[in-house]
Amino acid sequence: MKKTLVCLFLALLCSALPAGAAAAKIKIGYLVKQPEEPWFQFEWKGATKAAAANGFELIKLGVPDGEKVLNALDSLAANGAQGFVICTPDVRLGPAIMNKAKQNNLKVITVDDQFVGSNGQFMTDVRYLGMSATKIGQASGAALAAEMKKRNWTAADTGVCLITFEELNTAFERTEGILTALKAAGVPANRIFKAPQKTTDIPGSLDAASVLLTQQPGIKHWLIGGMNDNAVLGAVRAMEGRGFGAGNVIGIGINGTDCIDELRKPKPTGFFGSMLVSAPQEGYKTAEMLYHWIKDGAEPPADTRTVGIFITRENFEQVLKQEGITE
Ligand code: FCA
Repeated sequence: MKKTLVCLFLALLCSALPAGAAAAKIKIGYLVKQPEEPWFQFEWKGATKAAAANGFELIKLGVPDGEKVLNALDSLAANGAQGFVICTPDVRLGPAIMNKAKQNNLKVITVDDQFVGSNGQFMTDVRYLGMSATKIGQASGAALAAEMKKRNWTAADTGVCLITFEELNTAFERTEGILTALKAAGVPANRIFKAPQKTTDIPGSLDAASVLLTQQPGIKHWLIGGMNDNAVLGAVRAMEGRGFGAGNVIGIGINGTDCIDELRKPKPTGFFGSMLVSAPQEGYKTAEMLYHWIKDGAEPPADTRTVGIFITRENFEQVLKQEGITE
């Protein structure tokens, strides 16, 4: 009888173990600067998939400013997290974030926007995954020039509205890539107008483009480039306000995630297409790399870059599906 009881006790203990192990799931944070932007929602979607596939817990946090980031790191640590992936609201917060992470014993992977140290240089000792920004910019510029040629627009009649945000390096590399490719395709430098955006959202680029349109009233056709879809969408809206539309505007964005509704509009707009990068894959990869780093000590590569696919109204539904962005 005693023996049976002991066995029963042992059996109960064993069956309780997996539940105990589940309670001790590894927890990681995923912090993004603009949680309202579809790009970041799709990163979260990918990271959530990685969490389900690997059995870790994901804590998603929106961190629009420095104070929110530092508070989030304290609360992550208090909740037992062992690391986090972050797209920081300001790359110059890098040293402060790394200090806090060290204090709290948290491992860090940066995504999209690379930390900059107090010496103004990239913090290359912090793991990073992001776009091949120059290449993707160049592809966007080449696509703009190709479509311009297809429509037989002359350089004299055409202006380039290049929405810029040069204080963020990945944005600078993208718009410089666009500029280089346009020039290489024969667009004269004096037809390319930079319009700096104060904020990296639609109102920010709408304002920037409006200023440019007031300064350049004589231009018949516009090409629009920028660091992401929202940069181009804001300019498209500004142009619509002045009577420009699909017939005389070619806008090409970057991201491919923030233009889905636009491309689904029944009538084409000035937003012609986008260089799509797989946000879900970026989210999946960074979260999974961090998990393995915590669990097995597998150090992620120092620098990983992702590539772009050109989408237009012709192929976007199919590419979005294939990249796991839509079901
Ligand atoms: C930056 C931009 C985002 C996205 C990301 C890859 O963080 O703000 O829209 O383009 O890079």
